[in-house]
Amino acid sequence: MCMGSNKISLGIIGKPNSGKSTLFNTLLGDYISPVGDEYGLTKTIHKKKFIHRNNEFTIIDTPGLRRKSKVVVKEELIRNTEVVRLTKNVDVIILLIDSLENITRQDFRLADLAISKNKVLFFLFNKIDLIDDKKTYKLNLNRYLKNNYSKYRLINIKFISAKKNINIKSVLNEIIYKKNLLSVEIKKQNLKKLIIYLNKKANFPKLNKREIKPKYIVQVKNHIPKFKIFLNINKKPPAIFQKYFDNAFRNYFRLEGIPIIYDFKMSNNPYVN
Ligand SMILES: Nc1nc2c(ncn2[C@@H]2O[C@H](COP(=O)(O)OP(=O)(O)OP(=O)(O)O)[C@@H](O)[C@H]2O)c(=O)[nH]1
Ligand SMILES: [Mg+2]
Repeated sequence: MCMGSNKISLGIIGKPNSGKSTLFNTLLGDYISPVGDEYGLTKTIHKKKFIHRNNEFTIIDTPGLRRKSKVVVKEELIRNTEVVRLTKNVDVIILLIDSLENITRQDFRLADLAISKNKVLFFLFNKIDLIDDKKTYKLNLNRYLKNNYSKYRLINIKFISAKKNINIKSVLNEIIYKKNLLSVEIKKQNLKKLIIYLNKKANFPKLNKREIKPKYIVQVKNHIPKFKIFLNINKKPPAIFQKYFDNAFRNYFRLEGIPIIYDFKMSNNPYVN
């Protein structure tokens, strides 16, 4: 994998008061974006660069996002639209969540947005310094997300304190790792091995009483990992198969917390095209 100097753009989003501007300032080691208890303090997008381990990060602090029904002034709606637009143009999205608050539907909505745009997504639980029993808190939260969020395998979960500078370096290192993982190239022979392994294991979801089976996989050149999967059926596979395949694929190649695009092809002949 190519290390060297790497460019990573990083957007910090989340509800008001979760600590986005604090994190932004901590990463920069400078007080640039005003911080405070006032709800909805940040009103403009702040963008700055810094270097960490030879990687050039561009970080973006954004105004807090609330549910639409809670927004009363037009300016806030315009700001929300700007934030949503901005999320399209970054590599990595940090969804910042206040550890003292419950994770909300709004948080999941923002996460879904990032995932739909194929971003590397981090759920960062901030203000961990205010939690007494950190170990139990982390365990419970991981378990909660695993059981309640269907896209659990696509996200990265970390616990930090932006204010007290806890776990920030480890998050940056993890971000670098996941960004590099986007350019993973899987050898043809390993894709073949996966097919053999999966076909032995069997127990695939069925379509019209027939097991749907992958016959051949090829990686497609792309900025994020993308694969064409040839199947033994002539229809688009049902969602349950796609989910099953995704799980198997991620397990086999240890690809968690990054987007992967699967292009399911219906063909009886794996060597077509
Ligand atoms: N204890 C603790 N307080 C924090 C931490 N991070 C931020 N805060 C506090 O939380 C409050 C809100 O922080 P901000 O950084 O302004 O939050 P924000 O997400 O930028 O808020 P908006 O700009 O309104 O969306 C401030 O009082 C911060 O000092 C943390 O890690 N621990
Ligand atoms: Mg702010």
